[in-house]
Amino acid sequence: MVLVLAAVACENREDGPRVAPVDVAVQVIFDEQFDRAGASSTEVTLRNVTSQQTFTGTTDESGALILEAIPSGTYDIAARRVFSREAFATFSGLQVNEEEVTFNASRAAVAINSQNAQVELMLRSGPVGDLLIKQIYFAGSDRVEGALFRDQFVELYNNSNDTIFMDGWYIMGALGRAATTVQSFTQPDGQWDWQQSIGMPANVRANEDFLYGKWIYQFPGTGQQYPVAPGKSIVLAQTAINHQSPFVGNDGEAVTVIRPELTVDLSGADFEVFLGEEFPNPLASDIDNPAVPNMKNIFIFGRDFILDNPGREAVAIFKSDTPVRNFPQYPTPNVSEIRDNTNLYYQIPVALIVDAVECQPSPTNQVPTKLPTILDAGYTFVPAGSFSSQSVVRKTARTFGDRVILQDTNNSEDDFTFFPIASPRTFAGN
Ligand SMILES: [Ca+2]
Ligand SMILES: [Ca+2]
Repeated sequence: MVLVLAAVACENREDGPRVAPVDVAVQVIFDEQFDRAGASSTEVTLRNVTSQQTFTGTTDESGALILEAIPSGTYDIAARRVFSREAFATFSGLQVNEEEVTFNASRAAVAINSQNAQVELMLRSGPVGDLLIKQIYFAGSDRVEGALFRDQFVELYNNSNDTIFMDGWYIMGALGRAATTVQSFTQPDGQWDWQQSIGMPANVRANEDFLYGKWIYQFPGTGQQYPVAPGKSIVLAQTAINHQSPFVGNDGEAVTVIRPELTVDLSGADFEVFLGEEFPNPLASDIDNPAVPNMKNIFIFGRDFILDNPGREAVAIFKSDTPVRNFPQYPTPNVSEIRDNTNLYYQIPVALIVDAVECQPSPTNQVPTKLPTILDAGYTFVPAGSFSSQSVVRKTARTFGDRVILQDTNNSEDDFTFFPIASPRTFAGN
């Protein structure tokens, strides 16, 4: 065979390099999101454009493959690496809903000959990973020497391999009871039994399939105004100022912090809540930083984006094609008659929730959970409690070069740790 081919090559010297068989060295790597790591167990196919003859092989541990005695010519080349859900979690640190994650690479019309017998292929997958809640700073800082609750913030994180636009996303706190006492209108754990709320349809699972908004804000934007690159954060501040520095409140009074190190600089936050035009008597600390876009105030609780200092908060993020203001609203189930001043709470489908985190005051002082197990099988807390400057923060699952993949097993007990001092855009490690 070799002799025949050699003879052909001799007869037609110009065509020689194209027909002579060569050993093709293939190297398959993952894309930059996975630090261009070598891709093992990847099936590679070379298809000759003219003859349609195909040659296949599988890469070794380093992502390399030698395909021997490939006739010179023009080839379409493809590579495919399929992970099971479990194998992908081991590789990437990312938990996905899909059964499998497939990476593909292809190159068309590649000339293969003795001068060109090396091929590199870069694998890419479809979108994997989600927008996550990364850090929640509900505790606030010392009431005398710190900034009280006005320095609270939530940090979100793009844990995916694709740009996410914040435009239109919602963030909410779930409403729940603070007492564990069982009443006629509660579930056995003391939580509201929403099934009993006035107007609740009998054919919905009111407690299992829905959350009820204690507070709801929507990110502004027309669709593609606020991109978040993979591995980047969004900081949502109660008020986007440097809380370590003196400032003048809305009431004209100067505010200083005795120990600036107990609080945070939120002047670089990406978004803030401003409720100064919602009340006749806004909080003095609710200053509108003109450089930081304001959230849309869908449903407010208190006089700013005030989180519960002891940690009785469950925070969730979601998107919805239907505006939340069109969602049904219900009173808490202890209400027997709806009056003008009865609070009605938006009902949010659990199916829309992309990420949610249950917080508690402490393991020995818990309130009834607000999130179904499917959203969060556990909870997180800060050891030093209210006004301690501590925040809850998600652990790191894996790093690929500069890109950090955060841990998200839908169990905050495992996925979260705490910072002694809340720190936006800082990573907690494993
Ligand atoms: Ca504010
Ligand atoms: Ca602003």
